[in-house]
Formats: sequence, structure tokens, C-alpha cells
Amino acid sequence: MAETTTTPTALPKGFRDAEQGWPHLDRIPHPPRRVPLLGDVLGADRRTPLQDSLRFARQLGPIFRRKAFGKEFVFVWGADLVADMADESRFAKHVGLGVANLRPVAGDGLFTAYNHEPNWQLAHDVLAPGFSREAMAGYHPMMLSVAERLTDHWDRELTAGRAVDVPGDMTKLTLETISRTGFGHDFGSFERDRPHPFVTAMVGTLSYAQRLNSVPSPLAPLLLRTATRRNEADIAYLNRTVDEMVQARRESGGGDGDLLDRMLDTTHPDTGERLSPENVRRQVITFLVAGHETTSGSLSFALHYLARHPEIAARARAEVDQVWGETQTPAYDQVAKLRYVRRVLDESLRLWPTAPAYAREATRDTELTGVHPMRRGAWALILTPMLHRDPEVWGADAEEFDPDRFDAKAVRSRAPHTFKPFGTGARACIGRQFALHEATLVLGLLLRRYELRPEPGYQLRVTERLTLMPEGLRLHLDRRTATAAPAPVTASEEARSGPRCPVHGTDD
Ligand code: MNH
Repeated sequence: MAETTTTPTALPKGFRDAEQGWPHLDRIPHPPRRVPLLGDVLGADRRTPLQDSLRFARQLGPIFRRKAFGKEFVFVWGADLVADMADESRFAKHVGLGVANLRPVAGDGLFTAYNHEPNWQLAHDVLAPGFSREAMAGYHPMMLSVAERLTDHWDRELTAGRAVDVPGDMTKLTLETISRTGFGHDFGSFERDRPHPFVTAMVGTLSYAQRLNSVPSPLAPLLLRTATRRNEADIAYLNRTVDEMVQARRESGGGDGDLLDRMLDTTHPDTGERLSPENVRRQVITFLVAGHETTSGSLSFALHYLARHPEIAARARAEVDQVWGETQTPAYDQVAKLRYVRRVLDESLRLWPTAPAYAREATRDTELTGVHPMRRGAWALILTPMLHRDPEVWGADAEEFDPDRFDAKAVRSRAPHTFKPFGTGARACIGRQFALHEATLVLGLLLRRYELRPEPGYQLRVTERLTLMPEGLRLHLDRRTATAAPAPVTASEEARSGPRCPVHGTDD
């Protein structure tokens, strides 16, 4: 697949290597045993680069570097360093490593666009209203009906006495949710025994993007020849699927004002510009991928922890009974009222932020926390799972699952920028409210309907394909017997109100 626009900045070639960008690299520790040429690859596992980095982080501290195949990378996770890098007047998103490897798939789509590419601002302005409160309220009935497909499926599994495949089913759920709410498209995921070919192709491209980082780039065409051919076929399949969706919409003459309608019809309020057909294709792929993979992982981790902590599940369930009462179909406003369920989700995202890293670059010569000089263009990878376990912020029990860390008082007492599962600044996640609404709704529905039991002997293992997912997680279900008597909702449980920018109204 050909790249369209790739000139990232006006900086000289090679400048972005840590050696040139960080004049005082000697202040940044690296692993003790370095192998000539290969670098810090001892004990590294190609399949789990993120978890390897977490191990190095524990050994080396809040800022460290790793060398792989002649390239040096700087990693950051200490809370004060991360907060400093959130300063939008000196730092911005860096499109590098895994994200840059997705350019052949997603091009200048919202997630993979370089900051300077005009299509970023254009698409952001055109699509942000698709994530407003009103838009979300519009998606709610569709989300609910997809969730009912899931509970129908789980009811059947339960009756058959089978354990459920959590990551598999959460992936079906979140893919159907984004494809139907955003694009009016039904992949029929719950009617299939095997994942939809779109999912297979998508997982293929994500895994390939991750693998590209594990081989020296000049050798990639040689070492990954078969995988590269496969990847090209995957991309072609994704493009074809999307083109058909767009074609169908054009022929039908418009949907109900969903994301696809916005992409096709909406002009920029100031410039009157609209997204080009090529860019629409990139955006559809971006949203189908970014809109389901990470939410599916978050739901899966949350269900794992709920099954492991019956007392937490019981408390969450009591809240659902109390807030939703007898209502069969919770209304849009009733979802944000599940405050404790939301804390369970936040706590899962703390331990396993399913998009586990984001990169930041200096937009001018500066000093990171006054200690580490950086030249313009120098960058670092922020390791959110480590930031979220920094004992200075989260205490000595940071590894423990405890949703009360997210009660309002605890949140207020923490410094800003200590919880960053959705990234930061102008390029933070546009789908944050969408994901939180969907996941809270689904957890509420599942808690209300089932008791969850872990598979005996299951130990959490985490697989990586740029995103994180609990591997092989299966749960046993029981139908709930009694439902607690519903109590009226108190005023203090009322959700926050008022329109907020879905991107900038975050905890930044
Ligand atoms: Mn999401 C950007 C995490 C759900 C669409 N998302 C990001 C970033 C993180 C992230 C982190 C910033 C990456 C970077 O700085 O390089 N996103 C998540 C998580 C979930 C999630 C943990 C679920 C949980 N994201 C969603 C959903 C959608 C979505 C749902 C769409 C419906 N995310 C995006 C897009 C971007 C993004 C689009 C790029 C935004 C931009 O750069 O303007």
C-alpha cells in the first residue's frame, strides 16, 4: 500500500534518534548488559514488548532507555515526568513506533495523522460533534440492542453449561457497537462461530505493526516477507470492506446522521471543506479499529477482576439494582449514574490501560523537568501501566485492584495527569465518552443478569498486539436468583450534566 503524505517535520533525517535529540543521554539509565548491534534484547520476548518494557521500568526507574537494533528509545513513566510532558505548549503527540507502523492501514486518519497534516484538524472538527452528549444519547438504543445480542448468547452458553469466551465475546460486542452506531453496518458477529474476516484482517495488521518493531527496519522486507504479503492482503481486504460500506451508503442516500454521514456530508464550519473520499476510507478503518479493540480489552479485564473479587462484584451489582430498579431497558441518563461500576472500569484501566503507551515529542528545545535537555523533535514513549502503578502516586498497594481509588475524594487528592488511559491533550482519545458509556452500560447489564465465576486455576496472562487483552479468559456464569428491591435514586447520585467537548473535557 502506498503512503501518501509522510514528511513528518522539517527536521534533518536521523535527527529523531535519541542520541541527537537528547544531548544528555548519560543521565538516563539503560540495562546493564548490552549486546553489540542488537542492543538490549537479552531476555526480551518478541511477543510481549510492552511487558518487557515494564520489567525494565521496574529495574531502571522513572525514565530509562533501551536500545534495539541500533536505535535508542527513551521510556518515561514517573508521574512528574509524565505531567511535564503533558504541557501542550512544549510537547505534542509523536507519531512513531507502533502508531507510525499503522500508516499503511490508516494513513492520515485521525489516530495516525501527523500533527501538521491539515486533515487532522479538518477531521477532528467535522467528527467531534459525533461524540457530543446528544450524539451519544442517540447511540444509546443501538448499544443496548447489541448488548442484548450478547446476553442472548450468554444465556445460551449458560443453558448449555459452557464457560464463556470473554475476549472473543467482548470483541464481537464492541465491533458490532461501533459498526452499527457509527456506520449502520451489521457484521453479524454473534451469528458466527469464527471471528468475522474483518476482525481477522484487523488483528493481522495490528500484530504486523507490532512485529515491525522487533526487526531491524532494513531487514524487515526480508525477514517478514511472508508476513508482509499477508499484511498487504489484509489491508486490501479492509479497504474493500470499507469501500463497499461507503458505496452502500451513497446509494441509499444517507443514514440517520451517524459518523459515516458526518464523514460524507459534513463540511467544516469555517472553511466549508469536506473529507476526501480517500480520507473517508482511512477514517472508517480508523474508527472501526480504534473504536472496538481497546474497549473490548477494557471490558474483558474488568470482568476478570469482577470474577476474582466477589465482594466488589456484589457492591457493583447492588448499585445496578438500586439505580436501575425494575427498568428492563436502562435509559441513556441511567448509565452515568452507575458510579461504582464506572470505578471498577477505571480501576481496570489503571492496571491494564488497553492502549498501553503513547508517545510525546518536544515541539521546541526544552528541558524535561529541568533535568533532561531535549531538542525539538526528541521524543519519548510514555508507559501508562507503570505511571498507573507509581507507588508515589498510588501507594505501596498499587498492584492491588481497588475501585475506591476512584471515589471522588480520592480522585481530587491526586495530582493531575496521573491517570492517562486515554492519552493527553489535543490528540487525546476522541472516543472516550463513547467507550465509557458502552462499557458501563454493558457491565451493568451483565452484573444484573449473572454471577461470574473464574475458571479454576486461571492465571491472568496478557497478550499484546499493540493493544492489551487477557489471554484465554473464560468465565462460568450463573443466572441470578433474587433481585434486591429497587430503591429510589438520590439526588447526589445524579450524573454530571451540561455539554462538554468529548476531547477536551477530560481529566487533563
Ligand atoms: Mn481511543 C486516541 C485509548 C476507545 C477513537 N485512544 C486514543 C489515544 C489513547 C486511546 C491512549 C491516544 C493515542 C496517542 O496519543 O497516540 N481509546 C483508548 C482506550 C479506549 C478507547 C483505552 C477504550 C477503553 N477510541 C476509543 C473509541 C473510539 C476511539 C471507542 C472511537 C469510537 N482514539 C480514537 C481516535 C483517536 C484515539 C480516533 C485519535 C484521536 C486524535 O488523535 O485526534
